[in-house]
Amino acid sequence: MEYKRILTVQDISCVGQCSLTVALPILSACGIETAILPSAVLSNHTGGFSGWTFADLTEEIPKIREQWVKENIAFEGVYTGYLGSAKQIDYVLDVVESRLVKGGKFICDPAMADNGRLYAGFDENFVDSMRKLVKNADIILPNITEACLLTNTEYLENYDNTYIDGLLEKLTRLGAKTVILTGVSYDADTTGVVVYENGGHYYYKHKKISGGCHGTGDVYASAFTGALVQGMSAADAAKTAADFTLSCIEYTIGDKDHWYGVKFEPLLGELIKAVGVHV
Ligand code: PXL
Repeated sequence: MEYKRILTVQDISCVGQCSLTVALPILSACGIETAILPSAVLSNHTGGFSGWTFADLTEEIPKIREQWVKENIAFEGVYTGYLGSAKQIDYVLDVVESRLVKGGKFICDPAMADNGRLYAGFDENFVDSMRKLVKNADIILPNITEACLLTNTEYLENYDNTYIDGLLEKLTRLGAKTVILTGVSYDADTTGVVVYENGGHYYYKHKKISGGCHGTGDVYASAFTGALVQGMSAADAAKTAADFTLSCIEYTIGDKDHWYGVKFEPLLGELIKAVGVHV
């Protein structure tokens, strides 16, 4: 069996079960060696705490890339998430261009917004830069808010499939080859993901759990990436990641003290089985 090594670029939120503290265990459970490029270090994430520290690592990125070039270190996949600055996005593109092996996949989660709003600290300038990253990606995983920001589309809470089709077409016109649009819900009881690839749609619908929790996007994108890199099709990886994320949300939702993240750890065994990791 070929042993795959990928790179993930996202922040270290020391507390809060998001970004690297979620991506690393999930990708390990999928049997994938994962190198990291931290975009920033925060005391905790920005979604619901009253404050946070933020150490921007933008200027480390070109130095690390140069060193990897010297060592001839390259990756079979690159998966990007929450990034620390608009300027950093250009550096991340340099990393993708020079360190992703030929035929490797660039998976971009344009993590910057949810529920109709940008995350704290991001602005239009950041969205403009994120468009450049999306243009170069093989697969993007936006939620509806991110899709609207990237395509200059009005964010609607209630929509129909014509609206969703319009978003998908505009996203592919930006340059992304495959789009996994998350949180697509046409009624009160269900939600799902749409996989848009080569002009075809696949909609995986599942139960919607009201309340939601923080960090589900990172759990989803990490499980999707792990399943895809292990050889699943985009549609199968999208379904596997949705089933796993749903189980994690179901396990977390009753615990009011655990508003800040998803209790995914006890469910990793389920993911290992679903992805079929064995030696
Ligand atoms: O889960 C996305 C995310 C990642 N990293 C940081 C965040 C958020 C969402 O709020 O604040 C620092």
